[in-house]
Amino acid sequence: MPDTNSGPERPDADLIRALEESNVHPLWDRYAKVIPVRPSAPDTPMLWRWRDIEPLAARAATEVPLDDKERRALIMAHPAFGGDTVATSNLIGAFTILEPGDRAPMHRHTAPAIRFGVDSDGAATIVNGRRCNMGKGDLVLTPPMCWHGHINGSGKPTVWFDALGSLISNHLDASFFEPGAENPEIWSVDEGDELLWAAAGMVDPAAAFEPAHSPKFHYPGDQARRLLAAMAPGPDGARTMRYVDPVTGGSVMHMLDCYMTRLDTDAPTRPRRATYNAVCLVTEGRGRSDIGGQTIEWSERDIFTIPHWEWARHEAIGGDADIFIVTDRVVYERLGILREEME
Ligand code: 1HN
Repeated sequence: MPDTNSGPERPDADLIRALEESNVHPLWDRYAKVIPVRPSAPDTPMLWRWRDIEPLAARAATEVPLDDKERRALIMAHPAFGGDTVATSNLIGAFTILEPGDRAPMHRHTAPAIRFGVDSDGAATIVNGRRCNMGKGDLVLTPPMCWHGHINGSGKPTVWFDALGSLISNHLDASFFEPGAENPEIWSVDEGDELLWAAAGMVDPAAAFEPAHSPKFHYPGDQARRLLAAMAPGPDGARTMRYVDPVTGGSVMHMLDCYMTRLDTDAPTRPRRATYNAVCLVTEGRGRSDIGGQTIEWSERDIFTIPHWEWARHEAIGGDADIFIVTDRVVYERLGILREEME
């Protein structure tokens, strides 16, 4: 919109009106709108506490049978997005609840997604015919257009965290969704080719893979925890590992980029800000984050967001804390517009 100064009409007002009537805009009166001076996130940092979500998850499990529903997911929605189903810019975060014996049917879509095991021992996600167990702390990828369905083979309800990059593909209007055919045998598959990619640094050179995403779908939680324990703290003071595609060494998928951070006791991080967005799931411990001038106190299974270009620092309280972080960082990296700063 043109400037709406009250006061005397600007000398070029008549020209601006003529331009607008011809569907042409003058750059000189709207430069900062066409070329913003800096990023400006629409949302504030947000916290969803597990203790608030837990009773709703329990209700969903009993009140909503999975029979004719695609998924039983509770999706975080920040009010700043005007009723849209969005956690922070570009990212969806959710909890999926499965009752014992539940099967969430196969489907596939353009949107990349990840699952992260919270309390989900005995459940599995089948990705392109490979069984990926959903143990605590396990990361499972469902890359674009890979068939995936979920099964809870345990005797108790399960919960895991989901994140999707669907907002980017929706924004580009390139989203497709396909339901899968009913095939009871699909639920009894084993790991299949997942075994070919299970060991870091060792591959079958002839193994087939799709270059658009990691050939490995399952990243076990115990391996992540061992790596974190062996790592030295990074420049911000936290130990942060990245989940990577073992072929490229880059992010696991083109739109989602995942990390796990360990905050050591008494070691608050140096403040950082970046052009990308993050949804954080607290997997161990408790602590505090100062994000964009707001303080958030979190504990296990809480979800919080770090909107882009907001300063963020984190601190564990009363022991170490682990945070699983899903971001759209790789999108900015690939587009050449990634910017990160540390204080
Ligand atoms: C979805 O497709 C799945 O495929 C899980 O398992 C959670 C949350 C929001 C939108 C789509 C799935 C989802 C979702």
